[in-house]
Amino acid sequence: LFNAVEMAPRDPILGLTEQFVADPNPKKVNLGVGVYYDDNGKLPLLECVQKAEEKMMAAHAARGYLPIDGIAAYDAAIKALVFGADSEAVKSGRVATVQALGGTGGLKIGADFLKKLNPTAKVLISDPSWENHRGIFRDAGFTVENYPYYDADKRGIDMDGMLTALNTAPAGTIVVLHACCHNPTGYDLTAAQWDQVVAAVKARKLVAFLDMAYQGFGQGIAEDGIAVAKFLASGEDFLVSTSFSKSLSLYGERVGALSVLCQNKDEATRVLSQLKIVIRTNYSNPPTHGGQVAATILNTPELRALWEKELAAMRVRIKEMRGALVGKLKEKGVQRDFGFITQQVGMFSYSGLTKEQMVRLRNEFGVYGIESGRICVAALNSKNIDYVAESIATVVR
Ligand code: PLP
Ligand code: TYF
Repeated sequence: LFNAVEMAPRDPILGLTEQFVADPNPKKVNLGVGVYYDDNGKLPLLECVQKAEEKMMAAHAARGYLPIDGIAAYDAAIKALVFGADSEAVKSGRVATVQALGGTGGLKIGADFLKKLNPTAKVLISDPSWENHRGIFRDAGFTVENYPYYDADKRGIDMDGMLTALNTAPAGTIVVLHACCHNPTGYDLTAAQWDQVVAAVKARKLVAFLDMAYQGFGQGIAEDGIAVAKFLASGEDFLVSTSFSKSLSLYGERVGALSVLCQNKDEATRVLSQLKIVIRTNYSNPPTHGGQVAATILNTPELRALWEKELAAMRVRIKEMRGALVGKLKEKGVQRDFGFITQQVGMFSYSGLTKEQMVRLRNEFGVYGIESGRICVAALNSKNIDYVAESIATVVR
């Protein structure tokens, strides 16, 4: 039966971590996977999470099955976080939200739902993008193509290319957009560019699917919601996936959501019933722990305030590391101006280093980044930054 099964390729990013773990070099640094580490190089367990868990432990709650769409208080908190607690859309009940297994789960539920709704639609993802976008939508049965996004010569966004792709896409095309902190480039659209994208999506009757995996890592929780706010204002239907993997440092708990913005409450009720079918036939209902942690934090004012403080600290530390890296490279006599790294936002930087340079960094220095040149700035700290800068300075010399 399994004789003819072919060996599948490794995930290029998660595979790199396996290689990193096996590397005996004591100075090794993992700038590959998109994970936030604190200044001691440790994966943080946020204080707001610890406090929420203490509350939960004290309650000794039984672990029955959750509703198919997850914890009601969690879904309500997601709606408030993503669309604003006072937004007309939330108040009128026209948002359908389900708890999901991370942001990936939210994307997958959305992809399966859209496939049933419009089986012949095409999907457009950014060039480049988080590669799992392609995999998720392809395996949901869609043809996946790219829209231009990154302009390497300009070190910025190829806005003309992006708009041309949107303006020539057939009606119904699903456009996957990074709501903030673009992975892998670190370049986000400006407010004016979002206006152009929203206008094109509306004019061409495309379907926007916003992937919000890093809310709070760019400029702030509200500021990073700009794309959602603009699509909301456009009056169009759209989808949003949410992830708390990074923002609550709850990677392994798989805490995320899918929200579908509908025209009215009746539509949202019917959409929700279809999302529940997708969930039921995949994994029946979500797990309890992570969703309860997130719901407790978001719905308890002191914990919510603590989370915002801790999230801000992560965001600020990443910004400091961007500045520090640029400064150190200059200090070490690197001629090329790496100042663009401070203009990028979120966890990642497209460093502009070539594949050969990235391979040298890995093989000669144990500094692991993606061969595309992507490095995870959130893994830099005051102890490893000098070594990383020295290593980069050596390979660009
Ligand atoms: N979308 C993007 C752009 C990501 O970078 C990630 C990273 O993990 C995800 C979605 C998936 O998030 P999660 O780990 O919550 O599934
Ligand atoms: O891009 C990253 O590094 C993160 C983590 O299949 C990740 O988004 C990477 C690959 C993958 C799942 C998560």
